[in-house]
Amino acid sequence: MKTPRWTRSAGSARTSAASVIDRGAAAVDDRAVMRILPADARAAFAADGVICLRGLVDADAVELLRAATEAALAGPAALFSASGRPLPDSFLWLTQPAVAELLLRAPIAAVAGALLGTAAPRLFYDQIFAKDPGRSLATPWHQDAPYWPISGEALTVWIALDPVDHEGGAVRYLPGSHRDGVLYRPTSHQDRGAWEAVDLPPLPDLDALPPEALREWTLAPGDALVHHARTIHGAGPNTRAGRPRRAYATRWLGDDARWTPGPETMDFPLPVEVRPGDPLRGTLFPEISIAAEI
Ligand SMILES: O=C(O)CCC(=O)C(=O)O
Repeated sequence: MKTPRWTRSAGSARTSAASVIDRGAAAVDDRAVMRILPADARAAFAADGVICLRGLVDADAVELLRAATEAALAGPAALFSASGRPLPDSFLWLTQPAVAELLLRAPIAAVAGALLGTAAPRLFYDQIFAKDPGRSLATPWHQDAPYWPISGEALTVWIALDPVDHEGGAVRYLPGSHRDGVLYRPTSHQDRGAWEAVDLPPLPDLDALPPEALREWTLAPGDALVHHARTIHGAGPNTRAGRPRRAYATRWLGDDARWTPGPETMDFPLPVEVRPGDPLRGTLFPEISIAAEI
């Protein structure tokens, strides 16, 4: 494996964070990727649609991401979607240059690229999931893919910024649920209503499954979960007194990703520079080239 070199693809920078990525050419220690992505991890990801990678990022990165999370949540929101909705918990990389730099430095993109089978994974967006003890809601069962205006292979790298266990709101998965290609109707995370306009079957009753049919991990800060965009998952509320449960998620696209907006799919903080059916590109969706064998 050669040393990965990460550079951003062409596109005009509109924010300081985007400029950081435009300067490109940061290096990551390829041994770190090999250590955290063992040979059988790709087979496990293909079979289960989710894997746990211990210690994906180091303590300094965890501190940086905690600070970025707190800054984002302290508000006011720095970004708004095209429809005027505040986006306090996503696209941190656009407004916080330190986060963009971290995405060049840490082995996150390399892991995404290795699992997506591309030397140039594209960052779709990033998002924080913060659950305050005693005040948080459950994350309903869902797949990510139906919320997204894209087709093609995609995955999430979800990094724990605090210790996480079952009572603290661990993410739970239905292993293998990505494999048959079925998409289920999404649920609004705000009002818990189903998306009426979307012609997809309802999710099976995951709560009726025996606990052993599901998978979850107890995590330390810096550990990561990587899940496929079709893998069904959800999480309980954080019921651990006095302990926050913060996580930083990045969403990554493979080479076959195409722009396929629907009536209810999420919207974005900058004009999207692609037409339906086109590959994603432009300032909003930077490609990080990893010059390494994957
Ligand atoms: O952290 C959570 O509660 C949910 C995470 C999630 O749904 C995701 O990363 O897609």
